[in-house]
Amino acid sequence: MSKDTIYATAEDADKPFTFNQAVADVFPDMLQRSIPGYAASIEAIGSLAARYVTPGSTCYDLGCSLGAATLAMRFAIKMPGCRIIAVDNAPAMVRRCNEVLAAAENPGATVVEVCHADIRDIEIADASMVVMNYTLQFLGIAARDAIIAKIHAGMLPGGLFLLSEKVVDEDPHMEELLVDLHHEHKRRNDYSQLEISRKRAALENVLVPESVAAHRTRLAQAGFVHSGVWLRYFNFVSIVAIK
Ligand code: GEK
Repeated sequence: MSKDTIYATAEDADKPFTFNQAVADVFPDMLQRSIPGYAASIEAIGSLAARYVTPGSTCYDLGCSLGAATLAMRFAIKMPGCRIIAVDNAPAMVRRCNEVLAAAENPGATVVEVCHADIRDIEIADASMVVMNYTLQFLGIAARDAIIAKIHAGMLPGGLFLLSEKVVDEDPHMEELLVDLHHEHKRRNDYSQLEISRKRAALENVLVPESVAAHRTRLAQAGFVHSGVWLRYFNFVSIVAIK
């Protein structure tokens, strides 16, 4: 696994963050060292797929990057006739995702289609499980109600939606503490203070976090009957919602 040193050098340090080839090349290392609880989210996606995916249904991995969530679902699904649609709008991610999927062990019969598309433009239908693992945060806030409503409309009754996000705390004191703990976590994972502050600046207005309450309200307004946080690690959460 190649080490993420993107913000260790001055090159590109002052440009907004994009999902380019350099990011795709170091992506597994970047996520493992940057997102507290990332490995737990992938593990749970497998467990939830085994429980919720129904025969002949479709699963979606929206903002699939290199396909970690797709792989977890593909490995766990035992039901016949299922397919997974993995979507990302970054060409470098889609290219690498196809390579990763082709190289991975595939004990089941679930078919995967990797689509190079904007998740705002795709159709969602017959879905028993939809995953948005740290992707909604990269869409403008104005686009978020519509995509969550589209996901809900394309899901089967009883289907499961997993939404993981970086969040902001309503209490500024708590927010400061959680951001500080996250940065300490990154320093423990061998990012320098300079890399941490450059990445923070590069993500400004690119990754726009909302509160847990805002996410749960949007899910309820879209029509999800149940929703709950199943994972929280500093300012990173994962929510499950059931139609
Ligand atoms: C994982 N889920 O490993 N349409 C399609 N893709 C998009 C869009 C969009 N509008 N906006 C952003 N993306 C993965 C990790 S990363 C999270 C997800 C992170 C894609 C973007 O290209 C990137 O690959 C992904 O969403 C977000 O479980 O880097 O923090």
